[in-house]
Amino acid sequence: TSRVFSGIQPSGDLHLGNYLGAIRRFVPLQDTHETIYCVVDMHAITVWQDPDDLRRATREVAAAFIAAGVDPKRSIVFNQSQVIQHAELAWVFNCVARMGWMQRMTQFKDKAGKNSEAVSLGLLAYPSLMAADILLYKATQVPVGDDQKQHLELTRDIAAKFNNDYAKSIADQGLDAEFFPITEPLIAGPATRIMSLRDGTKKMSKSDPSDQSRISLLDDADAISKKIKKATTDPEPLPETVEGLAGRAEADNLVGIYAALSDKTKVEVIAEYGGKGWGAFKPALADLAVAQLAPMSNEMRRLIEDTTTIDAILRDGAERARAIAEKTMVDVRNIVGFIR
Ligand code: AQP
Repeated sequence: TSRVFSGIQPSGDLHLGNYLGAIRRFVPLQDTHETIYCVVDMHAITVWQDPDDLRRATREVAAAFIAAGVDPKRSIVFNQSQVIQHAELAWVFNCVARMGWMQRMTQFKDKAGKNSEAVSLGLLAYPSLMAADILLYKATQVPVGDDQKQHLELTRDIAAKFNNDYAKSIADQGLDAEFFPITEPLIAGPATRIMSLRDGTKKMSKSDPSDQSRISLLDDADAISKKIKKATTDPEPLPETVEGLAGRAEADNLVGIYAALSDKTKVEVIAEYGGKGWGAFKPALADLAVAQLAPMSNEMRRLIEDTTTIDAILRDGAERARAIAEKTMVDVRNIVGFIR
């Protein structure tokens, strides 16, 4: 069976984009694949995290996985820093990847802004750690939002360069020439990139300073409704056809969210709401969002309180992850030429 890996950073409040772009899609994959879902706490500290906040957010992400329907017995659920092999392989990849590859990443450029000299070295090396996360488990499929596409391409480049640079040593060890697999992104559905509720050109993000820009997975019904009703839109009613959404980023985003939450296509949503005004559409979207998210929020809140259970799940997952990761690292150390 092919293996799925995906990770979420505990770097702030989880939001609807994280849910629709990633977490929700983790659940059905459990039926068809071996699934590994990771709270990537080492990624989170590429920008400053208060230690208490990091602990709280780590448990929150684990709780979200489980509340959404990830079964920690069928899937491996753990936090990255408990499996030190991630850091070890990332170092090897830092020496395989090239500086220019990292400097070209749009996420680095966006997060570093104009002051790229002052950000952490970890922020630049982030994609190398991400490649290690995936390739330690030789995962072949990675369900992520559209914003992660470029990082996954880099993971493929790192795998290919490692396989190529060490081709002779891989053969000497009697290992498969494609030692690291070339990973496929799983990016699908109508909501692979959810945009900010304040600005349809920016993605919904944990690190956006405006709380109004995102629907947090811990928001209550009232907060969800208010945020959707206040979401920025143009004054025109919804278009009569889906093509009419072109050039209307905010309208397109809200229709996309409706489609994703109701498991419909945008065409079907427009068939129902085309020509109607925001006064009709926004309350319907708010009701839908509340109905879809409330059960999960309630379960998340309950789980977060029970830190003993969450921590035990993470520890158990880490143990199972480590067993797979160490097998890969035994080979990697031999391939690279590290004496044991
Ligand atoms: N707006 C989005 N629409 C769809 N998918 C999204 N994802 C993130 N934002 C959206 C997906 O969620 C997963 C979590 O990714 P991450 O925690 O590694 O960080 P990120 O992609 O950098 O997400 P954020 O929420 O925007 O965090 P910050 O603000 O800290 O950068 C990934 O699968 C991502 O594609």
